[in-house]
Amino acid sequence: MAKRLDGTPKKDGFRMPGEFEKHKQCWMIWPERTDNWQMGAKPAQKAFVQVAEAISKFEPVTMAVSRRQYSNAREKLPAHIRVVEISSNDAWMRDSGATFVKNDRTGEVRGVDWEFNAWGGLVDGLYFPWDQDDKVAQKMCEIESVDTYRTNGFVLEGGSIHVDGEGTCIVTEACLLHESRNPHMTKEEIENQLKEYLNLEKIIWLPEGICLDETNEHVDNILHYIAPGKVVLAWTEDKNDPQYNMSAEAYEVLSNTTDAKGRKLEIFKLHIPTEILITSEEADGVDAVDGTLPRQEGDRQAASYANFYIANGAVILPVFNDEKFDKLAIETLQKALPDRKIVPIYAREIILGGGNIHCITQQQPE
Ligand code: KQY
Repeated sequence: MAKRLDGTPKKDGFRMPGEFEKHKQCWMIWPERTDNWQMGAKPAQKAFVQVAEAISKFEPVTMAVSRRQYSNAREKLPAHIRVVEISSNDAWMRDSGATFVKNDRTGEVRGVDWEFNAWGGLVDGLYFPWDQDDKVAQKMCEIESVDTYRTNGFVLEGGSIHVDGEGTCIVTEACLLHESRNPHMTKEEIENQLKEYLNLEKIIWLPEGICLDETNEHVDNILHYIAPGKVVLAWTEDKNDPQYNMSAEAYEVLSNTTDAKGRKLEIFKLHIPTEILITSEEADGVDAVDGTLPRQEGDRQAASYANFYIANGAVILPVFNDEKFDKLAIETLQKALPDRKIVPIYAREIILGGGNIHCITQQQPE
C-alpha cells in the first residue's frame, strides 16, 4: 500500500537521480483534449504512439489513459506497452506526474507529488480545471506501491527542474519566480523547498528559457543535464532571433558558475530549429474553448531540440523535417552522448500542443 509521508526526501535520505541514471520504466499520458490537440487529437495520438514505441525498445513504458480513450489507446499501442486507466486534464506527464526520488542505501523509490496548477492557475494557467492532473502523481504511485510526499502550498512542474543527481538543480527565474506559481515565497524559500524535496545543495538560476514558451519558460526546453557536470544548451547563431539573447544570458550564467561539487560545467550548444509557425489548417483544427489558450495562424512555436528524453541506452530526440538543423542536432548529441543511440522522432504534432518529447515523459528510476 502506498502511504502519504510527512517529512521530506532530504531528511529521509532520498535524492532525485539524474535522468541519465538507470530507469525502471517511463510514464506517459494519452492525449485527447480537442482544445489543445488539432483534429480531435488523432495526429497527436499517432506521435505519442511513435514516442512510446521508440522508448519501449530501451525500457518499459506505461501509458496512463482516461476511461473514454482506454479501448482506443489499447488498440493503437503495441501489447508490450502497459496501459492503465488514470484520469487527467491533459497529457504532460513530466509536469503533472510524480517526480521520483531514491534512497541509494535501501534502493527504495518514493514519489514527490507537487501541487499542480496547469502552468499558472487563475493568473495565466493554460486551461481550467486541472483537478484531475493534480491527482495523477498519487495515482501512479499507488499503482507502483510507492509512498509519496505531497507539497500542499508549493506549486511546481517536473519540466521546470533539471538535476544532476549529485546535489545540483538548474531552473529558470522566468518560471519559478513567476507570480503564477508561488508568489507568497521568496527566492530563498523556493530554493529551500527544492533542496528539501530533491535533496540538493545548489540551485543554478538561468534568467529565461525558450522564447514564447507557454510554460513561463521551463528549463527543460532550453537545457538538459546529460551527465554530472555536462549540459546541453539550446542555442542560435542568429543575432536577430529573440532567442539569441535568452540563450546567450543562460550561457553566461552556466559558464561562470560551479555545481554543488565545485565543478565547472561542460556546455554543448544545440542549435534551435528554423522558426516553426502554426498554419491556418492547424489552428483551425483546434477547438476554441473559454479558458484554454487559443491557437492562431502564424503563432511561433517554442521548438527546441533540447527537449529530448534520455532512455536507458538511448536519446529520443524531437526533429522537425528541418533540412538545416535536424542533422546538426543529431550529430551534436551523438558527440555529447557517444554511448547512447540517438533516435529521432518527428515531433511537430507534439509542439503544436505546446510542449515537446521531454514534457510528455517521466522516468521512474530503478
Ligand atoms: O511544455 C510543457 N511542459 C507542457 C506544455 C503544456 C501546454 C499545454 N497546452
